[in-house]
Amino acid sequence: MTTTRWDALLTDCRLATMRANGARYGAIEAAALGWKDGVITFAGPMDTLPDRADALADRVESVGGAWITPGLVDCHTHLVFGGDRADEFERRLGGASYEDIARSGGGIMSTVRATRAADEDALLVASLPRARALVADGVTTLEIKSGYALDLDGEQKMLRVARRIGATLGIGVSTTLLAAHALPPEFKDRPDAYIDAICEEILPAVAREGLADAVDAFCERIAFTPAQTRRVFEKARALGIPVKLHADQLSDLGGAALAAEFGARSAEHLEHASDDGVRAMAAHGTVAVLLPGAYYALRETKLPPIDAFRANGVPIAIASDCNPGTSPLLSLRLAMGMSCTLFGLTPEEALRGTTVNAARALGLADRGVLEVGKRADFVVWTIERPADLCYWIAGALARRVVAGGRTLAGA
Ligand code: DI6
Ligand code: FE
Repeated sequence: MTTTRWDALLTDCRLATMRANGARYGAIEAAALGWKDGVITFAGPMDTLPDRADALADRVESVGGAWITPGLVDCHTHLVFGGDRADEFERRLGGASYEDIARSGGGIMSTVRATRAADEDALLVASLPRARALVADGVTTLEIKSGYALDLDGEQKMLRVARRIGATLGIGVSTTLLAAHALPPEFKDRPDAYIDAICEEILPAVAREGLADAVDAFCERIAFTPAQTRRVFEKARALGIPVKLHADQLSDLGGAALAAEFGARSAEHLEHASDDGVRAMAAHGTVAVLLPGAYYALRETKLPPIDAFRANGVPIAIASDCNPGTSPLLSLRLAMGMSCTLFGLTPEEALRGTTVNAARALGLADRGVLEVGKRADFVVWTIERPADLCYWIAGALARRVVAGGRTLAGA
C-alpha cells in the first residue's frame, strides 16, 4: 500500500481548476489537491476523496480555504539579454518613438551589442533575477526567445542560458529561436542574405542540438517582410519545428494569416490584425497571444481586435513579453491586470490566458489546468476571489508556488 500513497494532499482548498466544468474558473470549493512524483493524483471535492486524508498521502495539510490556480504559464518572453535600455525609456519620454530609436541604431541593436559581449555565465547571472521575479508572482512555465545575438554562436548561447534557467529554478522552460528578430550589422542592407544564413546555417545547427522548441520571426516593417518570414517558416517546417510569429504589432502586414497558414501554435501582439487574419487563425486553431505590457510601454492606442477573437472563437493568451525595450515587465499577473484594464478582458479570460490557453500556445498538453494526470504545477494565493489576481496592481499575492510538486517560492 505504502508505494501507492500520494506525496502530499492539500485540503480545504478552493480550486480554480480552469477545467470546463460549467463553473466560472472551473471552480471547486471545499476541495483537495493531491500529487505524487510531480503529477496530480486528485483535484476534486474533499467529500469524494477515496479514503481518509491521512491514509492517502504522506503529508496532509489544510490551506484554510485558500484559492489555488494552475501554475501560470508565461508563453512569450525575451528575458535572456545583456544590459538594459533605461536610456531609451527616457528618450521615448522626451518624444522619440520606438521606431525612431530602432532606425538610429538603438533599440534591439543596442541589446544585441550587450548580449554578444556577455559570456554564457554572465548572461545567466543577468537573466536569472528576471525569471525569479516572474516565478515569485506565480509563473511555473516560461517561454524564452533568443534573438539578441543574431549569429549562430550567440543564438545558441542564449538558448543554452534559457535551458539553464529552467534547470536552475526547477521550472518548465520552452525555448524559441528568434534569429529573425532584427538585421545584424554584418548583413546591413542584405536582409535576404541574412535569411539565407538563418535557413542554411543557424536553424539546422540549432535543430541538430535540439536547442529550440519553436521558431519565431518578427514580421514588421522595421524587421522582416512576409516573404522573408515565409522562407524561415518553410525551413522550420522542413526540420519539423513548430512556428509562431510576432505579427501585426505596429502595422498590418498580414502576419496573422501567414502564421495560421503555417499552422502556427500562436500569433502574438496582433494590435493591427485584420478580420481576414483573425478568421484564418480561427480556422487553424492558432492562439492569439496578447502582450499588454508592450502596448502600455509604447503608449499604443490601437487595441487588438478582442471582439473579433471572441466572435470567431480564437483562444486568447496573455504574456509578459518581458524584454528590455518594449516591455520591461516582471509580473505576469500585472500583464493579466493590464489585459483587463487596457484590453477589456474579463478576469476569467485573463486567467484562462495565462493557464490553459498559454499552455496550448506552447503545445504543452500536460499543464494549464488542475486535473488528475497533469503536472503538479500550482499556486496557492492570498486572495478572496480569483478576480483579485487582476484587481490588485502589484503586491505579493502568491503564498506558495509549486512546480512538479516542488515548492519554488513561499512556504
Ligand atoms: N516585438 C517586441 O515588442 C519586442 N520584440 C519584438 O519583436 C521588442 C524587443 C526589443 O525592443 O528589444
Ligand atoms: Fe516579443
